[in-house]
Formats: sequence, structure tokens, C-alpha cells
Amino acid sequence: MMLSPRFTSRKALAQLGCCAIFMSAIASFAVIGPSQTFAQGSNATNATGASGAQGGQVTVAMPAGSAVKTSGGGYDPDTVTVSPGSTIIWDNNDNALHTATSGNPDTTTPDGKFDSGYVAANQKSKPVTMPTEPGEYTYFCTLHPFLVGTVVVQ
Ligand SMILES: [Cu+2]
Repeated sequence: MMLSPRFTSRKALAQLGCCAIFMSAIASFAVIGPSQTFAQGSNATNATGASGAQGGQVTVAMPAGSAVKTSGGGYDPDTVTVSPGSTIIWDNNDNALHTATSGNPDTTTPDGKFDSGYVAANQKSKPVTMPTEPGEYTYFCTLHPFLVGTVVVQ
């Protein structure tokens, strides 16, 4: 890519510098993903979450294409039942960042019950601890609020 003459002005170069800082911020942000993998626990027992034991762990996929609203992709399974205090790992198989953030998807308002944080493309979240209070917890992706899932704690 050739620099056009307008980029030779001092002001334009300053803007390019600003852009470079922004890009490096994004690059360092993307590195968060792999380090989260190391934080993953080894207690991958009770994979179905069906035994009712405390401390089970369930994996929910974020399938490829989920970032495209019309793809029909979404959390898989979109409803998962776990025992109180279980952990869930979200496995992002998509090429975009996603989150699993509890709250109201219609208003994109997190309620603080749980939050995976940003899960980078082709990375897994850390184990996210579910509430101990039985109930149905709706969650969504803060970047793609049309992605909606439910965790049933019972
Ligand atoms: Cu998303």
C-alpha cells in the first residue's frame, strides 16, 4: 500500500501513530485468550452436570458462524442444567470474540450473576462459577446480543 501525499503531513503522521497504538492495544487484548486456557481447572468431572453433585463442570460451545445473526448459530446447547455452584466452560469455535454474560438480553444489561468475559476466537473461557441459588439464568453475548442462552441451576 502506497502512502498518498496527504499522509505526508505531520498531522497525518500523528494520526497514524495514534492508530498504531490502537492496533497494538487490540493485539495485546487478543493475547488474553491463550492465557485463560492455562487458568482452566483440572476438575473436568461430571461433564453432563446431571448427577446433582456440587462442583460439576459443563462445556457449552460457541459454534462457528455465531457472530452472524442469520447463521442460526448460538450457544450449544442453548439451555444447560447444572447443579448449584457448578462451573461452565464456554468453548468458542467461532472466529469472533464472544461473551457469556448473565442478564437481560433485551436491554443488554448484565446482572452480575456470572460473566465469562471475552472469549477469544478458538479459545475456551476459564471455568465460570454458576450461582448456588436454584433458578433460571438468562445470558447473552455483549458483542452479539442476539446470542442468548439459559443456565438452569437445580
Ligand atoms: Cu458474540
